[in-house]
Amino acid sequence: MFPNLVVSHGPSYYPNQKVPHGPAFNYYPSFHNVAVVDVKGYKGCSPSSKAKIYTSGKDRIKLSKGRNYFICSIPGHCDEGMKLSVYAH
Ligand SMILES: [Cu+2]
Repeated sequence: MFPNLVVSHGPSYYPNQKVPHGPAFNYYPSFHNVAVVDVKGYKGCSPSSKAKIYTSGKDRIKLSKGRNYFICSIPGHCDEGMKLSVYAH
């Protein structure tokens, strides 16, 4: 659906691989972004007003311990599946 969102070296692709620098989000910044959300924002596809939003198009985001949730906050995109959760040990 969104082939220009590439998550490289992500635990969701390589479940047991160590990812020292966190997942890399590569996308066209005119069309997408990466919002850091909680589980509620992830399920409901709505970032809170204080959500950190990355817009560089080449984001490398440090993970917090535990489950991390990311969505694209452009209307409709997350609903179409532009969302990601990864678990950091
Ligand atoms: Cu998007």
